[in-house]
Amino acid sequence: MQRVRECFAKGRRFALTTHVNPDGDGLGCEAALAAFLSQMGKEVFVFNSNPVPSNYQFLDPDGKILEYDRDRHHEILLSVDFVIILDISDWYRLRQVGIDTREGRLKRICIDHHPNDKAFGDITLLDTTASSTGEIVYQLIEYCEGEFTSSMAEALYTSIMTDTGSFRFSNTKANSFAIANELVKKGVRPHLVYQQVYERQTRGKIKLFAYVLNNISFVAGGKIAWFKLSHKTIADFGAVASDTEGFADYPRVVEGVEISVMFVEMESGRTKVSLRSKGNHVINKIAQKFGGGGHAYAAGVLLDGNPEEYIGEILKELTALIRGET
Ligand SMILES: [Mn+2]
Repeated sequence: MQRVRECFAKGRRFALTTHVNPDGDGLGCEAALAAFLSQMGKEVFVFNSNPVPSNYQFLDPDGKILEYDRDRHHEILLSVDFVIILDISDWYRLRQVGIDTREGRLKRICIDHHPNDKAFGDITLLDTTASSTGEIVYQLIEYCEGEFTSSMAEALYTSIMTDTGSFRFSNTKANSFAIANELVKKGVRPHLVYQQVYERQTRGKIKLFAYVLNNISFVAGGKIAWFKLSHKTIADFGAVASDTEGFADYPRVVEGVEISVMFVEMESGRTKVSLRSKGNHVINKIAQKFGGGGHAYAAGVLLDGNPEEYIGEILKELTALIRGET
């Protein structure tokens, strides 16, 4: 933390980024850290590979979180003293921002909670016991003696709430509640954050969700639940691929299910596989086998080709895992 604090002190211009299809954790961290660095009098730019989803726009009322456009932003990116990479330690999932950061040999500060053995940042703040990157960013701002405004508190609360599934998942620790407690004291109203994130869904998303519930299949004696969504199905309901965020968690509510798997055909023709475990089976090793990664009980991989090419193989691996054969 001390080294990051030094970089904050000596840098003048900073760029912040997070992974492709940014989630509540990445966006919450960006919003909070951007506000903190601005407080310090720094110039801050936030560049992501995708626009801010509508349910997270409350985190960015002034529209400072930008979709990276190489023509307009490349020069600005090259001018920063540090790029702060949040909630991810993987070049591929940074897309063009990652490519330009690497090619421009920019100094990188990586703040993350995903398990990772590669040295990724010039400076890395990695804590795999943290429920979310938001927890680490909270501790960092506190360490830097920053002042938490209510909107910064709200942003970090969003990080923790979304990554813990509203304080339900196995990554929810005493520290998650301790930090949430501090954030609530700083002005967060939990029910309002929850409403912003989860109770403003589009009709298309809910119709797609109904389709998902009707199309869950079970294998391995009911211990594995899975479903797939083609790009066409998603479009037919008037939904978009990012609407599938959170769907993968759901089949675990069925009694007896240990692992749930979601296969989504993306617009690009690639397949996104999301794996979720109830906590008795570590599934990121399976994701790693296919070139992906993630947490012990929540992992994923992005594959070339359509879901049909992988469903059989992945279910076979998971079945073997359940039976204790791997
Ligand atoms: Mn996260």
